[in-house]
Amino acid sequence: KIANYTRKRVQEDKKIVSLEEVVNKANLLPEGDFKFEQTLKKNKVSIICEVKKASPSKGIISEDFPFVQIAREYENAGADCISVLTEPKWFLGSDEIFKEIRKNVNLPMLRKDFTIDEYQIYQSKLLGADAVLLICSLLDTKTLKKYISICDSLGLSTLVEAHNIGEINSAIDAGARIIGVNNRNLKDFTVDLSNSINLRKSIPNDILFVAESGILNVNDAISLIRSGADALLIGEAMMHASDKKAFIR
Ligand code: IGP
Repeated sequence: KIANYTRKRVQEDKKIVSLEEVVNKANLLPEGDFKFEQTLKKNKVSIICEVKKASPSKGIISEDFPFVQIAREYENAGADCISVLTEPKWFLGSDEIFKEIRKNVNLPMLRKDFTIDEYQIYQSKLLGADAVLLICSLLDTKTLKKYISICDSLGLSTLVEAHNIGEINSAIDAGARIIGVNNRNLKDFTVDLSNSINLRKSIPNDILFVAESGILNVNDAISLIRSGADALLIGEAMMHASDKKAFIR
């Protein structure tokens, strides 16, 4: 459903700025330096904090949504990277939100959208993203490979999201260098932290491993770190945390 809506959205965007135009503009920008990936490599465990107003599983997470302030708080609290939802219908995100945050923080930023068209990759580059999300359940291995090579040419990192062993193998075959395991099943929204714990061993050690979703407290974080996560992606709980510094430390 979200993928279909995204397809329509991209068609609309293309009417305003054509594919050719985004490609040309993106190629004129200085090549990125894979800042997202470099940060994950450099740290023992990285914390990726997510800015998100709403989600299909939780509804509205933040009624008043001072997104720039939230992102700055993340940065000041010691976050390593920031993830920003740009999907407008279910997550109430937008490209504008992304751009505003980009102007106000220095951390590497992941554009969290449902990438189903290469157009969005060039668009992400123009928004100032350091990384894009590629979801295995939406893209076959061949397409994943193609999108990773487009990102490589632009200096963008890719977070390739998998939910089961089949998707992990597809991500590995496509040459993913960062694999995220989503603990939330996107079909029924159930959350199971043991999903990333169990799937960890199927991912080679030279690939960065991100545990995503459903990390509610420090205990959750610790058990994922013990199971070998290189990074944790925390959204809702970080949005709600009154002491973000304490949570991140
Ligand atoms: C964050 P949480 O449970 O901490 O708020 O989850 C993040 O992992 C989640 O927003 C997410 C997501 C996605 C959103 C993971 N994969 C794909 C949209 C699309």
